[in-house]
Amino acid sequence: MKNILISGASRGIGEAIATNFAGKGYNLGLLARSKSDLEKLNQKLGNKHLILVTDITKEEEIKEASNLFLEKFGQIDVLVNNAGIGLFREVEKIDLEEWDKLMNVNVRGTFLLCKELIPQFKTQKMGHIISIISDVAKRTFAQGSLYCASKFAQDAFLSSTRSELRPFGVKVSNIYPGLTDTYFNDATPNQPNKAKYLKATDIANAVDYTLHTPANVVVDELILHPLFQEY
Ligand code: NJP
Repeated sequence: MKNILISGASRGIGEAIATNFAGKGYNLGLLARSKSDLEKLNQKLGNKHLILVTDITKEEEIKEASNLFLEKFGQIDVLVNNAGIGLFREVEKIDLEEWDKLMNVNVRGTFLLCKELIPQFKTQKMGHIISIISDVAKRTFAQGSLYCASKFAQDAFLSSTRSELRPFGVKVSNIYPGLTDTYFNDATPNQPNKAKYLKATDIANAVDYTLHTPANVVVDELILHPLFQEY
């Protein structure tokens, strides 16, 4: 398991996952829209990795990123579906454009990345898809209708995918974090009121654990919460 593509690698949880895996000598494809953030991260990680400036809602950009990754590394061992956005508002205050944009990133983007790379995983008869979903794929709350709907859909899509890929020896693991201190939903990290949130590194450690189980073991689902947060 050497070659890992991480979506949403430019900051937050994706950056922490990339930093953790870079420290272990893996080859990384760092995928996000912000070229400057990806370049900054790559520099921090020793300029050894492949920057993939990609909007995951755009099929042609995903195809190009996938081709660049496979040309450089020869095969894909791990896909980390991490890119995602949030919006929390009463139903009647959500614009159609906002609905489409969020669904396109959280659901269609995950679908497009999987659709592009699954044939490769099936041919190799090995690999691992690890996705950062959300604990709200399993519960709902007021003003969370759009975000929860997207995470329920992403979860259902990936769980069905797990059943399709199991016979090919390809693992599919879904990780469900609770409140995590990142840039999510335009937040500023490291504020005193978020001191008890999960850290991005907590999720990176969970991804690391998930990847390093023995060959005969798959982590289907892993839920993480900060101790103070009710499920
Ligand atoms: O958020 P943030 P997190 N195409 O904003 C990228 C879930 N989660 O790390 O494109 C490609 O710091 C964006 O890069 P850029 C959450 O739903 C979080 O917290 O350059 N990439 C950036 O790298 C999400 O699935 C919490 O703007 C796109 C990254 O996504 C995952 O955790 C709780 C993109 C977002 O970094 C990581 O979020 C929970 C696009 N179209 C679940 N749009 C939490 N933080 O509390 C965005 O339950 N990105």
